[in-house]
Amino acid sequence: MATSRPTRRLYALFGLISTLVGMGVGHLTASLLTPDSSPVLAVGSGVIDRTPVSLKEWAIKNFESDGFSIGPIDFAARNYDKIVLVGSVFVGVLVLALVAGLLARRSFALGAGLLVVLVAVAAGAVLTRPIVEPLDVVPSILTALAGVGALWWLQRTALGLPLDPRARSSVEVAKAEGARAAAADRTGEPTVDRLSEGHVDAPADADTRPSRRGVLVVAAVLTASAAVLGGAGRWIIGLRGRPEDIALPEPTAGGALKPLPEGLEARIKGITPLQVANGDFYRVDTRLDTPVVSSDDWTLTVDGDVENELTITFEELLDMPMVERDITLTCVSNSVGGKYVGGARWLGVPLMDILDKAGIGRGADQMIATDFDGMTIGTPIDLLRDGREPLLCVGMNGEPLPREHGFPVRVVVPGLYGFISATKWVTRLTMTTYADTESYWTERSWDTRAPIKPSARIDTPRALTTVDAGKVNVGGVAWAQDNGGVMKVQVKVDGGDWADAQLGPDVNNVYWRQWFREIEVEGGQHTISARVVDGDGELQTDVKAAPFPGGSSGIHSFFFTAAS
Ligand SMILES: Nc1nc2c(c(=O)[nH]1)N[C@H]1C(S)=C(S)[C@@H](COP(=O)(O)O)O[C@H]1N2
Ligand SMILES: [Mo]
Repeated sequence: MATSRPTRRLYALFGLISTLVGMGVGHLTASLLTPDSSPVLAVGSGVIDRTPVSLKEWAIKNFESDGFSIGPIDFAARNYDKIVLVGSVFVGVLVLALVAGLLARRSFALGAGLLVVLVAVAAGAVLTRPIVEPLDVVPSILTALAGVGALWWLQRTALGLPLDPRARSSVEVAKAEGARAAAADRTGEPTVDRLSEGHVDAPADADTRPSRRGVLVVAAVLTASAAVLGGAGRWIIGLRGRPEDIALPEPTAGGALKPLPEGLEARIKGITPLQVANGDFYRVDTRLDTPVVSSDDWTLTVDGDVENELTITFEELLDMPMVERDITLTCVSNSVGGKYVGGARWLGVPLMDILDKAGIGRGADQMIATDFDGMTIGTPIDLLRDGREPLLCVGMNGEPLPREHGFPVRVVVPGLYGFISATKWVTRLTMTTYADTESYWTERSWDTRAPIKPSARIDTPRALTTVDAGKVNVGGVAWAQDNGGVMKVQVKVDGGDWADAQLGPDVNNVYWRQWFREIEVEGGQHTISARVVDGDGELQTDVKAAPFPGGSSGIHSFFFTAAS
């Protein structure tokens, strides 16, 4: 009396459920240890690290967005590219999970083997991060055990077999019970209740056929557990990531700034605010999660080619002279007209104060900044020294750095793209040479010397939208942090001449400048363009360049429609 073999579809589902259970268990365990040891996060980050520049650029360009939400999850104007990259990998993993289920139908060992291989790849991603601790392997191991265990449970239930392979199957048990009952019948012994229910006499398969309901119950229990475990992991990671309540020091005498003047956003609808709120500030980094670095544990070490290696604590840093500076950060991945740029007020210690204390060796030409997780960013030392005033920041717009933006300490260097300067969660500054040391992005062939290119962005009207014909305010922001600031912004409508825009408040040369110009348009389609003239009177280039390898260039220009 053969038990009917569950269908392929059911087995594919088993593979999927087992994989989700494994992920849930691994993620929850990692949330209790270090989130970075989560196989799920590690695979995601591994993919980001290994994605070819061209694909990443394509993703960044095509999946840039103002922010949107899916159900309860908000996606701000950031990380959307990552969601697409990682989402595709996730789908790939789930397809492999289905395959593992199908394989298990042929042989349990095969299906379980594929699950283990999948986890091994994830473990590889966990263990090849720059900084690894022995315990980091635990979530991967538990992922594999939970995944294989779930698959086993599902399969055994579906086949009506006991979970313990040494135990007799329910088929055998039933047979034996049947035999015993029959014997009891003959001897007139009192029989077990089951007999009176007719179990023994019923066709054998009614008793021993795997219960469909049993399978569904196990599947439902496991799926729910996967969701609960994964959700608990997320929740714990979130709890651990709550902002720390630290008191920011006041800027030292002479280091404080007056409040910013009112920006053009108060008058011209659609222009980016002069100062971008922390919650709206663009975020670009290689991470999927939000790193949680505690200020108590934080230290900064200055080493490499220095006269005196030194290490300071967060408290010691807060006791050093603090200055406030308005600086506009820009990402090298920003395409012309893109969103990866933002102005904020930073509070920090002048970086050269610390480097001078350590005494940079004569031979050093590169500062390698390392973050808490071993990610590295290299900055040319001559550019740190040319008077641009790099900062080791602890505050952003009057608040401690948000975790997304580098809590407790990050570097900010005016005029240089973030990928060669603005190290978040920084813990080490090593004086070295370009000949000796590579950093994360230069290993991926991005430039080593990358001053921010001057650019103007049109914020309003928005590309491809329709506005009322007649008077239209064209406005936006422009920047030239490494070129003496913004002297002029010019606007061109259709085939007309370039005309000067009115400029917003002049904050400083390393800050962006808002601008607008009122134009008059008839109904129909129009092209608008904007360009910037830098502090040296130099007109920005109109030569188009992609972000890779040293920043985009060209003129921001697009269509809009005026309706009459
Ligand atoms: N540790 C770390 N710091 C980092 C990065 C990163 O991936 N890891 N990305 C850099 C890049 S490319 C940019 S543009 C800026 C962005 O800073 P923001 O996210 O605060 O806007 O951070 C820089 N600092
Ligand atoms: Mo960047």
